[in-house]
Formats: sequence, C-alpha cells, structure tokens
Amino acid sequence: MQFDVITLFPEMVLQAASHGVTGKALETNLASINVWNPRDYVIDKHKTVDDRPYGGGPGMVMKYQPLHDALTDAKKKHLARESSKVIYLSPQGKVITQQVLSEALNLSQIILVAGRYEGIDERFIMLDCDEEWSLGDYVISGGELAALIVIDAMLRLIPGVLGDSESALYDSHSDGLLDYPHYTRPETIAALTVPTVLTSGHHADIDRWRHKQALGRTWQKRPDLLKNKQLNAEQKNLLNEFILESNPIKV
Ligand code: 58G
Repeated sequence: MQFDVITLFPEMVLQAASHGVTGKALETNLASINVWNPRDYVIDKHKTVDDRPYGGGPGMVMKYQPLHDALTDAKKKHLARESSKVIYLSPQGKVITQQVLSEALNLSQIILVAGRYEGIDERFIMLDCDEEWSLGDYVISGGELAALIVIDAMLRLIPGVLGDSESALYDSHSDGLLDYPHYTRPETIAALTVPTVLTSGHHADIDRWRHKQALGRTWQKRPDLLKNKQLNAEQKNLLNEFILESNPIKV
C-alpha cells in the first residue's frame, strides 16, 4: 500500500507515522508514505499557497494550482499505476468506518489531501478528487491528523502489520461489535476484582464470556450498531444472558 499525503506540514505526517505499529509497518516496507508540499509547487511571484476567498469573509483558501501540481507528481510516483484514489479529508465527506477503510485496502495507492486554513478551492475537489472522507461531525485545524488516522487504521488491516497475537481480527468494530473488557495485574483494585472466569484457565469459558461481554457492551453503549447486525442463535442467547444478568428481576 502506497500512501501519498499532500500537506503543508510534511514533517508532521512523517514524524507522527514513524512511531509504534505504523513506524514498524513503514520500516518493513509493508507500506510507504510519500509527502508532497504544495509550497514546493508555487510558481506565482507572490510565492503563496493560499489566497483570499471570493465573496469575502474571514480566512484564506488553498489555491488550485500548487495542489494540482503536487498531485500530478504524487500520481507519477506510483509506478504500478494499478488502482489509485485521491481523497480529500473534510467534514463534508462520507463518514469513515472500519468497513469503508477495509474496502479501500484493495487500492494500491491512496492519495490523501490535507487542507489548511478555511479549506481548499472547490474546483480541486471537483476536478482532482475521487472521494471526500470525514472522521465525524467536528472540525480540526488541518487535514494532517485526519490523514494520519486513515493511514493508522488502514495499516492495522494489512496482513503482517500486526502480529498474530494483536491481530486486527480481535479489534473493536472488526466484527461490528465493541471490545470486551481487559484486565491485568493486580487482581483487585479498590474492591474491584477481575472476573473469576478470566483466572479459571478454562479457555472455552473465557472465549464465551468475552463474546458475551462484547455483545452486551454493544447493546448497552452502542445499540445503533446492533440494529445493522444479524445475530446468530448463539449470539442471541449470549446477549439474552447478559441482559438478564444486567437487569435482574428482584423478588
Ligand atoms: C472547516 C472545515 C474549516 C477533516 C474544513 C476548514 C478536516 C475536520 C475533518 C476545513 C478538517 C473531519 C481545512 C482544515 C479541512 C479544512 C481541515 N476538519 N471531520 N479540517 O474529518
């Protein structure tokens, strides 16, 4: 997977991605990140990447030409030229989910456009971008953090990036459910003791308990996720048990 990020702050993207799981994936060439700074592509005599908005109002808008020329170079760098998409990150985009990200894994190049100021010239979105993605209904000061989130979440899905033990198969949301609770030593903290099943050594019981917790917590905290999910007979049974235990009828 080749990621190309068009950004006025290339060091921010490379620096942040160099740590931990993403850093390892890049070191081992399971993926690569190239950065392209529109500032390196300014040709006008004022050397500016931004300009005042037509119609007036506060703030500045990123100009079309430096973005377009940076994008042209990013596309040229993708030698395989298999399947490539240009994605602008903004609050106007389609909200990304684990599903959206895993579908994008079949691409060989993803070019992420990180805006700054009040945003970018609308014609760059119309003419040069294939899709517009959003993290959710809030505004951040630059698209770099959004690009880093997309890269991080996608890298976790590439086979070999996570070890077997940390496999993304076990991640929250990979099966449309929230995660089960985790505990480590000590066994008791402020009168809260680790559920006994986890110290029992019965692996089948532990798996069953964790699956039940994942279903139950999704039902408690994100019931909207269950509306779009078909539960099998065993899952219905586990969730019923959880519900009965969480709301016992007292006699
Ligand atoms: C308002 C809206 C001002 C992505 C957008 C400026 C990017 C949120 C998201 C913008 C982003 C998200 C410039 C800074 C886009 C441009 C960028 N904010 N929800 N901000 O994914």
